[in-house]
Amino acid sequence: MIYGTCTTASKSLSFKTLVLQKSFNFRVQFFSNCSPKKLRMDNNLNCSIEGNKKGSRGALVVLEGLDRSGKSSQCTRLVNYLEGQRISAELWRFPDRNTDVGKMISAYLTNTSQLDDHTIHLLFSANRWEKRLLMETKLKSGTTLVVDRYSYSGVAFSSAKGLDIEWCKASEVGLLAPDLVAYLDISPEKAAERGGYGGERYEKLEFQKKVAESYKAIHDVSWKFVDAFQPIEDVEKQLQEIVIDCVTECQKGKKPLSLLWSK
Ligand code: T5A
Repeated sequence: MIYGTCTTASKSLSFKTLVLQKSFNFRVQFFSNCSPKKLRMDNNLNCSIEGNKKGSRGALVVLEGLDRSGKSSQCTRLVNYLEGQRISAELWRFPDRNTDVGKMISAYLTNTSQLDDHTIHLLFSANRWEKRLLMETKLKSGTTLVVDRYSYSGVAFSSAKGLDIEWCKASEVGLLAPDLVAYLDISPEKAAERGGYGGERYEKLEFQKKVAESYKAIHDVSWKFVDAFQPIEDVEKQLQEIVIDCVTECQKGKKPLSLLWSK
């Protein structure tokens, strides 16, 4: 069981280097006399939106990875597992192709429409923003959300096309910060060998290699890396062990909700 690192020696080395270079996922705590509007920030990363409230809540768990890394399979298994533990949980995914914005995104991904790179990036962001309030409501009501792709996909895929990373992050600022990001780690070559690959716009080996580099550039030390080339049941078990601790911590009211990349 390997948390927060890669499973091969070479990957461990490269991520170790990155970990040393990168700064951290600081969670900013409120003092009791701070109003929610007076957000104290540390190193320009996440900031709390719950002040000194210590309420029990659901956890926001995000699975990220290359196309065909196994996210959808694992999200489904994770929700089933949590429900089996009598934990209220829902599976969410981005893009949510059911909304009007999501339909535009789906048309783009299936190559039935063409859009400027900046435009499609903003549509992916808008697709998350239109779900933000519901997401917060669910979490505060105690439901854990297991989310198949989130803002990190937005930044990784758009920056892999050459868009500036900071520009890509800007439209994500203020969305809810995940309590846990699990990265399903698989080489682009191995992912490409999996069923159904090649049907959508981004499912091209050369592009996925760039996406993998982008993920490396944007990850932080809090991410949990799981070897996604293991048998599906092994990935499942590893994720369960990672996620249950996080869910328990949120249930105990130990983690205030916070905002992503906020100033
Ligand atoms: N995108 C997304 C952006 O550009 N910006 C954004 O902001 C967002 C949110 C659509 C595309 O949009 C881009 C990224 C994407 O290119 P998507 O619909 O999530 O996003 O597309 P995919 O990631 O391709 O989703 P898939 O469902 O196709 O892939 P998954 O979910 O990673 O993989 P899964 O679980 O469906 O498994 C794929 C196959 O592998 C097998 C499964 O059985 C299945 O056949 N498999 C395994 N086989 C062996 N061993 C294992 N451990 C296995 N795990 C799964």
